[in-house]
Amino acid sequence: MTLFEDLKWRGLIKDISSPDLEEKLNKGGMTFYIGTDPTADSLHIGHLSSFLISKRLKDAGHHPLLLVGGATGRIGDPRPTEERAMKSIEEINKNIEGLTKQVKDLFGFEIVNNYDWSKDINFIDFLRDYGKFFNINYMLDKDIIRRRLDTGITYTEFSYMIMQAMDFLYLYQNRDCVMQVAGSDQWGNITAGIDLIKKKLGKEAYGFTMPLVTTKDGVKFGKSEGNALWLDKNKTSPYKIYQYLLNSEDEKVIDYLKVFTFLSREEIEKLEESLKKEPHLRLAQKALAKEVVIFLHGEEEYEKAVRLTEALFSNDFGNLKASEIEEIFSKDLVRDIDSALNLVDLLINMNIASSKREAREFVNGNAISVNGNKVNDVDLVIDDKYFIDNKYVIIKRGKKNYYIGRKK
Ligand code: 383
Repeated sequence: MTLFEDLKWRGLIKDISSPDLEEKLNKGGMTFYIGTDPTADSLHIGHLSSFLISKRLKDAGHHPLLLVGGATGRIGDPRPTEERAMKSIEEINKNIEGLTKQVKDLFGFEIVNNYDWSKDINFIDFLRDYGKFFNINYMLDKDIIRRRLDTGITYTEFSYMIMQAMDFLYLYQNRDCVMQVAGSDQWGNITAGIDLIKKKLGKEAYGFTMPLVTTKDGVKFGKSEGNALWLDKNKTSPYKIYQYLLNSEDEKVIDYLKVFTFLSREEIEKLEESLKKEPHLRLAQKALAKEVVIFLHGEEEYEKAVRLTEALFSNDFGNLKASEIEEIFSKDLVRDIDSALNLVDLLINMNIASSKREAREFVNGNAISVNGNKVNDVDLVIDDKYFIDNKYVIIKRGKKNYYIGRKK
């Protein structure tokens, strides 16, 4: 399979600037770029697929540049809904630092910052040298601008596409960078650059985008309870990413394997077979979660994620560390409690039961377990020996309502 065929098979090609690109991609040796703005100090799962494409191209013999938007990050790429809040320069600089380190560690890309070549362009030169190449009708015709015409857009955000186009021109002239890749939300900005290069230099530059990755309901992939899943393990634990991927829908997991892993076509087709014949084994989901967690965080974190998953599955918490309990359970479940309460008072203090009567009903009805063991003695005293790692006691009511008591 050629590189292009592989990208196609993985579903990684949405828009493509010219049919010539297939041959160029297969040949290797192109310098290309992908850009990201310093809106946070870490990438999230939403970035991963396009960064992995860049890695695929790199592995196939192309040279990637990661552009961090020190300049564009001060302006803000228009969102379809409303104007962005501007970030402070301090925050932008802190974010650039975080992103640079992360991308170097994970992908090994060479990094450039558009602030370096944009900061000295003065306004008069900007209007004469670049503004003249942007017809307002052309700009208004871009999807993202059209979507903002009702709610409104400032001149600042309206100008964003010109900055991104100028970057492409700069990299084309100074770095022999002939291609830009991104997610499909960037198609308008990429074509703005290709058109600027054509108009100013009479040369052809290239670009392609990949489709947005979604769940089967069409929701953007990679949000867990509305929160982003960060690639920085201090912001989102490897266990959490593991769980998110392990819970991938059967209808979608094969697509995700193609996009998010480097497994070969044969390996993925085998997993597809297994998904059809023995879906209960969830081999495809397990492979997806394994590959991604190992790529992002290494073997050790992967093994820990599996161990924590098994502890939760088999209700066997006794050997965990306090920090591991914190990884498994959300902070919202934690309640501060005294040691040596009897079970009934404990259930009330932790808001699990609303009265002594209800607490007794839960216990007598076999609905309560402590640290994974069913309990049916209402007078049981939950003293220090029940606190795992001397800190947490895990109470479960019914099949899956967890509450975590933290020793005061
Ligand atoms: C800035 C200057 C350039 C080229 C690109 C940029 C950033 C670009 C952008 N990208 C997104 C981001 O920063 O906003 N205008 O979060 C995301 N990317 C990649 C991919 C994606 C895009 O970083 O589709 C998802 O991750 O392109 O939304 O000269």
